[in-house]
Amino acid sequence: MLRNKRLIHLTLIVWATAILSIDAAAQNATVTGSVHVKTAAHLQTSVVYVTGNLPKAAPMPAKTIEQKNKKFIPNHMVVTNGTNIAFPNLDRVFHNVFSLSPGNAFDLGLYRKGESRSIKLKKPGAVEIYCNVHERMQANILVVDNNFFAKPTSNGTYEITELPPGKYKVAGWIPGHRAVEKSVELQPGQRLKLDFTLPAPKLPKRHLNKDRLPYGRYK
Ligand SMILES: [Cu+2]
Repeated sequence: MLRNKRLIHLTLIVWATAILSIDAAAQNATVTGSVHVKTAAHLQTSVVYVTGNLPKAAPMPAKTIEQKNKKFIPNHMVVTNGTNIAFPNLDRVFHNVFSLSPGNAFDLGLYRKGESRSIKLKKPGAVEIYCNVHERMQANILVVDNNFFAKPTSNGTYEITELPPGKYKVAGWIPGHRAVEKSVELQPGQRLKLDFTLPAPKLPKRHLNKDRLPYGRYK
């Protein structure tokens, strides 16, 4: 008898949980739209993301950016806070990966072919990555602190789903520029259309080395 009662109790709990989660899913909002850029290739480097009072994301599985033929491959990436990024050197020459981006500055030092060092970026925002030996090597990483982001598809559309109703900023980002931010207040179940027009990525030909000196000049 007691066992039956427990079973009924358990069944009720399962039912209630199922009904509540269906209800919550129906109430969540979606932001969708198009990202307009000058050439289709720029879509690959752009990201749309949401900031506000949202659950924090766990770090992603570890990522890799190779140093190969004096280039970072890939040279753009979006990661969640705390994701481990390895930088293996596959070239015959030494490289020295570094960043001066506020909150995410790091210096992996000089290392040779076959060696790899890694970082964990901890502050949401754009991180410009360079090599202290080769001025033209550069990569751009966007760090986000929740899972509400999307890269546009090849035809420029994006969709961010499962957003709890509330006030947020939706941002469109492309390397080298401040994100274009739009304030929104999402209603339960709303499907909001929001388009972004982003400039061409601005990748500096000249920038400072890790000692904040022009390249080719050493202390
Ligand atoms: Cu290098």
